[in-house]
Amino acid sequence: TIKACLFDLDGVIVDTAKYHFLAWKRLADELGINFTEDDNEKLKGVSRVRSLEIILELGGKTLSEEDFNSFMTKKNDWYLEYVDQMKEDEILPGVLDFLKALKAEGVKVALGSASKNAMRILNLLNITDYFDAIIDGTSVSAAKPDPEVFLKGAEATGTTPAECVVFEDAEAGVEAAINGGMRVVGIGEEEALGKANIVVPGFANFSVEDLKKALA
Ligand code: G16
Ligand code: MG
Repeated sequence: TIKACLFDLDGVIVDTAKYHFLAWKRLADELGINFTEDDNEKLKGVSRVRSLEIILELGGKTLSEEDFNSFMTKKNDWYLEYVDQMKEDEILPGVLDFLKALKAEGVKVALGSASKNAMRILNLLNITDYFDAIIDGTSVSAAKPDPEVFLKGAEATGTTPAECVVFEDAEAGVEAAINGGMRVVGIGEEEALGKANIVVPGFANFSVEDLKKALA
């Protein structure tokens, strides 16, 4: 049985990855580090601190703690400039219907995101009320692939890991779900998310009925 669905945010509910990329790219340019969309794949699902560390590793650079923090703030300010222009129409296709169907069936819904901006984004998209629990970058200490974010989601929805299904677009997130003893639906391409129980391109042609059949 499925008693709770735990959703990643970036890349599952909304495509904020493109805004993260634009902001990191701008920062990398300022640091004189070459940063491509391919490199950006390594940042998906990863914390803000770890993201900047990865970019510095790419460029073979180091920063003082003070500069590191001010560059992170800068990136986030730029990111929020993009994000604050988002509207409900940026919710990825099929997501809203999927959330509504879960509500109708009494399945609990939780967010499991690494982002510290998750609440702001849910509010901008007007979907905060769909969530019975919100676990984000402000409430976890261990990053994906550690299962903490999803285990807290199970706890907050009064369910066990075996009763939960996680929806993830990042390899680290799929691993986090597996490490937590949960079933997981990969959102994206099979080759990167092969460890998931099933992989679908998105929610556009995927219903709650399809989910039940696929996991039965
Ligand atoms: C997201 C993104 C990551 C981002 C992280 C932290 O996680 O996938 O690329 O670095 O959040 O975000 P912020 O800088 O907003 O705190 P998720 O778990 O929602 O995919
Ligand atoms: Mg994601």
